[in-house]
Amino acid sequence: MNKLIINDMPQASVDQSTLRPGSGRHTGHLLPPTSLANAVDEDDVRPSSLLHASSPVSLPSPSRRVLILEDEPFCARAYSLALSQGGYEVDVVDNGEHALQMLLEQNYCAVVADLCLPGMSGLELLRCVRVHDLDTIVLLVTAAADFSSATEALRHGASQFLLKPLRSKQLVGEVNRAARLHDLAVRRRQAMRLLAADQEEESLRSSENQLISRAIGALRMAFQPIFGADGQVFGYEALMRSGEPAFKGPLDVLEAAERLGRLVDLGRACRSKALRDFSRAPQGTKLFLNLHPQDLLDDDLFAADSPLAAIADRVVLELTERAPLGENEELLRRVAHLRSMGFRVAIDDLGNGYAGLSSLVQIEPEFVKLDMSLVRNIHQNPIKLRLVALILETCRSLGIQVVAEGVETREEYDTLQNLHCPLFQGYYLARPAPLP
Ligand code: G
Ligand code: MN
Repeated sequence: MNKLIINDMPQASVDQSTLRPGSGRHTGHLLPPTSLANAVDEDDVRPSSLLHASSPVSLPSPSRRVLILEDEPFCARAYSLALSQGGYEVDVVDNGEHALQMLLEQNYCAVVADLCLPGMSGLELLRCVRVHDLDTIVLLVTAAADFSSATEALRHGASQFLLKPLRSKQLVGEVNRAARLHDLAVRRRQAMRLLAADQEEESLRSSENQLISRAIGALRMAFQPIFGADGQVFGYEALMRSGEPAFKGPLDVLEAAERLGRLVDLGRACRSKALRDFSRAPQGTKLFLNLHPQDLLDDDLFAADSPLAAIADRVVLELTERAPLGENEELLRRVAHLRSMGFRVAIDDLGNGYAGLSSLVQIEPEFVKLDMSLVRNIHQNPIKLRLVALILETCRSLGIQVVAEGVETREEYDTLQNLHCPLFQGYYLARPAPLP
């Protein structure tokens, strides 16, 4: 929430909030069958940086500038001298039009204006000032007070009605008072502007929060099977699907949750719905669950008596190294703790640039999921072929099981089979769908 800080100093600041980029997990989208061969999942576009910051707002410093509107040169000089000595910057004009022009250009705390002037009277000027700037204080000076112009002047917000001859001490005193009033008025107006902006932001956030709550309530899980080399279902990856029309897809929901600080709620809802549906999955199959790095900070995940922990030996937690997981001691400790609870761990999207080999080294996962960019047209690309062969060989020797993700064609599938890849996932074999 934006904070409004107004103290003695004429400044206010608005909190800045920075949010980290998303992991793009829980993505998934059913494509029309015709686009099977070259399917590009629109939900796989990763969110870019979600910097959401407001710039600090500062109040203008109080003005110490006075405009004198006086056509008698002697008076004008006397006022000007007195106010300069009183610490003010002074501009002098002798007609109303010029005064208006100056008012547009400068920030005056006060205008000292003669009530009777050729062209535009002080009273008319006062009306114009009120149209253009509500805060400038106008002091009207006249030789002879007449009751009706005095009341008229006060009605238009003249702060003072001064009688000639005017003593310099009195003038400076009145202008000092005007400067204080002006300063207060400017600050109050600025504060109200900030408050209005704050409330607007607040109400926007609250409606966004309501929407994300609805989306979290409405989300469903789709399950995409992962097959062994023998064609048997080894497990299912649970993928989030948005049931709330205000969101385009799961990635939209994820982005909003990230921006509004609701990732923990989203993660919990995904896990509990996945777990509920997974009770219908065939015996012995595994549940692959995507985790956002922030899920690793959610104590719920670590509760030993949770329903998820109860089937930990059937659950594979997929981690994508968005933030450099391998360098974060605390996160590594948490991953180790999850494994001590019986969960298995997979490095997701290996080879897509985020999940690097360092996570493989640091986490020593039970599973590695080859990013689909390495799988795509592997049969036509000798470098991919060699690379994947090397990864498979290394993982085999370390006891890590490799899942080839995003297998879309028979050629890709056959090539990976020939390389003795143990596990397969992709549109060629099965699309994400609700569990029957
Ligand atoms: O980041 P992760 O690997 O968890 O993302 C899996 C995503 O890949 C899901 O959005 C899923 O729908 C999508 N997906 C699954 N199989 C295929 C496939 O064969 N091709 C493409 N393009 N996307 C796939
Ligand atoms: Mn995944």
